Amino acid sequence: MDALILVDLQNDFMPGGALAVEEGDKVVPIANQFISLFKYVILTQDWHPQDHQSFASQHKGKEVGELIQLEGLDQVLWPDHCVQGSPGAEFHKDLNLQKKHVVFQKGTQRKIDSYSGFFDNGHNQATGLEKWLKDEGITGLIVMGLATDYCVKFTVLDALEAGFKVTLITDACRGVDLQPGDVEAALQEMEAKGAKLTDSSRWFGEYR
Ligand code: VGL
Ligand code: ZN
Repeated sequence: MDALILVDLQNDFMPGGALAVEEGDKVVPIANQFISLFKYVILTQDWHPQDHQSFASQHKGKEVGELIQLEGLDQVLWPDHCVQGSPGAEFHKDLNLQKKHVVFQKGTQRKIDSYSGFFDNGHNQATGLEKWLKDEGITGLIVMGLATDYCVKFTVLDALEAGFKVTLITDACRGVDLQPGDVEAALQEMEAKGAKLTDSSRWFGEYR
């Protein structure tokens, strides 16, 4: 059995949002097509306390995009985004969720970021997603969302490590590309570690 995983399709990652990913909203109509195909639809939700230490605003003299050490891990500093309960943390209003989805939240601990939907960046605490999927007998994951070079990438890598068969729908992903080439490198790394990269046209034809 396969499940669909929609990574961080939240307002703050959409054009106009606090951590806008270019063309992030282009993913939404493709996600809607896939939602109607799957019994199991998982949404990951970046869900930070307002003083989350991945926010540049929490570090005097530091700017967005700078790299710091946080609890011994490399941490890119981001604009304040996806603050718990804020409109920016809500899912895009055009997502047609049909009420069959399950949400897994991440990034809730102040001192550690969590790009993956499975674990925090230190791999210390599980979100419960792996257990949930395995309890349901799910062996394959179809993954898409934002951002290719952060939350999509780390979700896919953890999924592979957990033993799931992973298919990434590349045209339903968009990335940050903080350094030009990051998105391409992320795609290559996911493929090299065993993810199958494919295109939504394989499911839905070329009419778009
Ligand atoms: C993300 C940076 C910070 C993502 C989340 O969804 O890819 N990126 N928080
Ligand atoms: Zn975040």
